[in-house]
Amino acid sequence: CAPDEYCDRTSKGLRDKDDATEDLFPMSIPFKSGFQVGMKLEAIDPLNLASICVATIMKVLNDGYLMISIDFYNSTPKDWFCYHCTSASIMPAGFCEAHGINLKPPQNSITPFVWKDYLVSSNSIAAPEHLFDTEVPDHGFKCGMKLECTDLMNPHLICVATIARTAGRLIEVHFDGWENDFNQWLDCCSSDIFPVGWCELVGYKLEGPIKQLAQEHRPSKHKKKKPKKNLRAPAKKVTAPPLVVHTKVPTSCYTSVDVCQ
Ligand code: MLZ
Repeated sequence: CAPDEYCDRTSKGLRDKDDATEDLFPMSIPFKSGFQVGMKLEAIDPLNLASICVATIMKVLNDGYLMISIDFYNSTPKDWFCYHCTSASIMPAGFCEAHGINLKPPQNSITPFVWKDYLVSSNSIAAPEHLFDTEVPDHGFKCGMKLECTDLMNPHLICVATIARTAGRLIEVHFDGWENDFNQWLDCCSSDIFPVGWCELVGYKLEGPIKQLAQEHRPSKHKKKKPKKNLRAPAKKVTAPPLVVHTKVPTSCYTSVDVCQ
């Protein structure tokens, strides 16, 4: 049926005989997460995976999903995004500071951004730490290791990449030859990271590092910035051992786009 017809019948709770029934979706069962509307947290911006931002819970859905907005933008409900409460893409206030990561502060915030002051001035509370899945698997990823990684903004591309940083269960992936604006924070259990040689093994095209000359002439991801000539000092080539890359994602691992069970 047409999309609006579809929305109309689902909002009325009507089901079609062809619909996959709810019992087939383990993540759709009622789930009490403890997160509440208005609580503040840190979240990976799903449209700019290089950036971890001050964010607010705008809506709590009864199956454990949270509608979140980024405080930097004057967002409207259509800009909210959805993460499951167990997602590794949401972190408690203070995560970035603890790991030496630049946190994207709210717009017009006093610099340097201080969580305590912001909570007072915005008359809000931080989501308590115990609500987050802070368990860090012994993942073994280290800064400088090479891997192959899906460019989640262009998900048909799997690219040569290097681990730029690790923080808790997150890894920051840098695409070789590209500006840091293209970096992606990902869960260590993400199904979008692969060991070196994976593309060759499965017969999928691997995007190699772009040539320096080509990079200088291509528009940067964020139009105002100029492409950098030297992206980073050449990292010592260390290859991530294949064993640490999970092909079967453990039940405790969730990412923003795939909620694995
Ligand atoms: N169309 C985009 C593709 C960028 C791909 C980057 N992958 C790391 C561009 O050319 O800017």
